[in-house]
Amino acid sequence: MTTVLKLGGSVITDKNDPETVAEETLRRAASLLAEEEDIVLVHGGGSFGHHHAAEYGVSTTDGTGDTEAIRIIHGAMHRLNTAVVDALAEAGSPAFPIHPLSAASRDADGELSLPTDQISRMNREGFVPVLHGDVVVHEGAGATILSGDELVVALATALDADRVGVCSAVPGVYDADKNVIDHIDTFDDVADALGESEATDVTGGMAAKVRELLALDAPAYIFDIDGLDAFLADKNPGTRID
Ligand code: IP8
Repeated sequence: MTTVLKLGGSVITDKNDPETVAEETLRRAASLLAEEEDIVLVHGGGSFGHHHAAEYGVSTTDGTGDTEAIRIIHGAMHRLNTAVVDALAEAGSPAFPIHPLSAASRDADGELSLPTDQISRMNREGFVPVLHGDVVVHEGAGATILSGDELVVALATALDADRVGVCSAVPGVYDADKNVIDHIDTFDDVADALGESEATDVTGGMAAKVRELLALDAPAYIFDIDGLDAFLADKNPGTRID
């Protein structure tokens, strides 16, 4: 049973303080994940990727040909990925990094191409691949941002995942009264309630997440760090999207 799990950038970093890891939360997540094997991990950008991407005006659709900007954005995400893989390794997880800039790209229509053979082989050998939101080459546009959410969707589809989790800064998707919605099966039902992310987020916040997760075959869950244990135990924390 393959699980794809994203650790949100706002969970593992202090989103308002540039390039700051939320050490305690990261250690907590790593210790809960230490024994997991058939799992593919993805993490977001938080205060590592988004500030740089915004500074250089790069988004999922606005590209850049500025090689320094690409190196700076990727470099920040690489540093965060190293911190995540190190925390997992310290907790006992057989985690390895996979950097999308070196493997993925977009065609002229923005369609993502992501080879996944090495990822499923890693998994079959008992290793845990750890990917991250990144900047990737985009035909005709230089390079654009690839969000962790888009990676989650691509991986869940390609690996035929059974379960998808997004561990975020909030305990689930809120309705207009700030109660966690238990289950979402169409976007229209929640469109009014979904606001934008407050901190700098070049990839679109909760509305985009819900839209992308609704497109999956596998059930997806949005929950916070307090729900991670339950998700890994096959329970239903936060909001279920399917
Ligand atoms: O936080 C974005 O990933 P996300 C990564 O999952 C960069 O949207 C480079 C901004």
